[in-house]
Amino acid sequence: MENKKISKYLSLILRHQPELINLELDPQGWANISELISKTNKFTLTSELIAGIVQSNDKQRFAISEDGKKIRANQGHSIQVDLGLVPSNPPKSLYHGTATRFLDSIKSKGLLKGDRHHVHLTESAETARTVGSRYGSAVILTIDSELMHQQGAQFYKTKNDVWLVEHVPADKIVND
Ligand code: HQG
Repeated sequence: MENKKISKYLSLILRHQPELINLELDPQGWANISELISKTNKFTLTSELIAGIVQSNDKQRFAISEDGKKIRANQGHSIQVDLGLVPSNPPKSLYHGTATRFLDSIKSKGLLKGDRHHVHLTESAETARTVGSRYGSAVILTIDSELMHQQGAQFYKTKNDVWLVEHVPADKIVND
């Protein structure tokens, strides 16, 4: 339970508001682990505790640098960072889980990235259902990612298997 709270805290600091603890991220989104530890008052962090959370995190949300000195979020940022993502060929279809109450708006505007850098998609219908359930009664949308890609959309796959794209036009949502 405590680890989940710490994971949420790390997401907040590393994706959205490092300034809350006066932490500097480098342009690639990395924070110095010892600085993160010393500037965190909310929890008593240690490098072992952080390493354990990074390793056991259900969605592999974080990465530790090769030298073991830095940490960053693998995706989900609202602040500007360069994750060095390389465009990849998407599979034929990808899924997006959302709430039924957003459907009318999605059908008219397509999927918008909102506060995040990209729209988040997944290869797993199961994951899409979990993501959609966060906002209420879930619905899984199937996206014709192959056609979008053929028409020039760039897709990126994060280290933790989330697919990212700038926008999904309504006519590329192919279920019902
Ligand atoms: C919806 C979590 C109305 C969209 C998850 C979603 C994911 C629209 C919500 C990651 C819309 C945005 C991202 C439109 C999109 N009209 N609603 N035109 N276009 N939406 O949280 O994809 O736990 O920013 O369907 O697992 O739900 O943080 O995006 O419901 O991977 O690691 O607007 O966040 O990962 O919500 O979730 P979010 P998301 P973490």
